[in-house]
Amino acid sequence: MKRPLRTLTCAAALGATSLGVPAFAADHHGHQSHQPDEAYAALIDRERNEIGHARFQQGPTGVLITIQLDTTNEGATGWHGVHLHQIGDCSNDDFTSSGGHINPSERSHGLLNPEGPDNADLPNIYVHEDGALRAQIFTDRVSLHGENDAPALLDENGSALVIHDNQDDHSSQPIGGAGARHVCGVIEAAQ
Ligand SMILES: [Cu+2]
Repeated sequence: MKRPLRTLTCAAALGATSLGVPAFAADHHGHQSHQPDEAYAALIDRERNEIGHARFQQGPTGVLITIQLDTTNEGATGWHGVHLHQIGDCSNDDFTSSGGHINPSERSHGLLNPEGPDNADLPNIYVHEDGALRAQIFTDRVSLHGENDAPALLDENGSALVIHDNQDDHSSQPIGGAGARHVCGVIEAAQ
């Protein structure tokens, strides 16, 4: 049933074009009637400066996360653990308001842990000497809305992307020695 419907939508869009309405607007409007397959997080540091953002794109088997940030904190150079935390709340000073790791699987923390990984675990990311970080990370242990039965980032209480002070050793408990929370971003459905 879906394909004939889609063809009809395209025909409608073409018809709109001939009436002077931009096809892009018609197509964009049609897309908005579905659940968004993207999410977005503004990333803030502990001084509550917005220093970057993360984009979350649902793919057929998991979520592609693109992180871009620029920090003026010289001590930030190096590797940092990054995780997906349970609650979409970065409101308190140390970002503990974002809760613990998303982990309904109840596996241990760590990509290299024989009892792991937990649902929140991701590879480390690197902040360069000039304060720039650009990274793409893929995970199939979460989803945006529950796709593939993976826990949903956009559930009732939301979730947060958290970047820690130190690198994650990917095996020790509970968070691989990654230390305090340095950056936090509430994950929200893209508009
Ligand atoms: Cu964490």
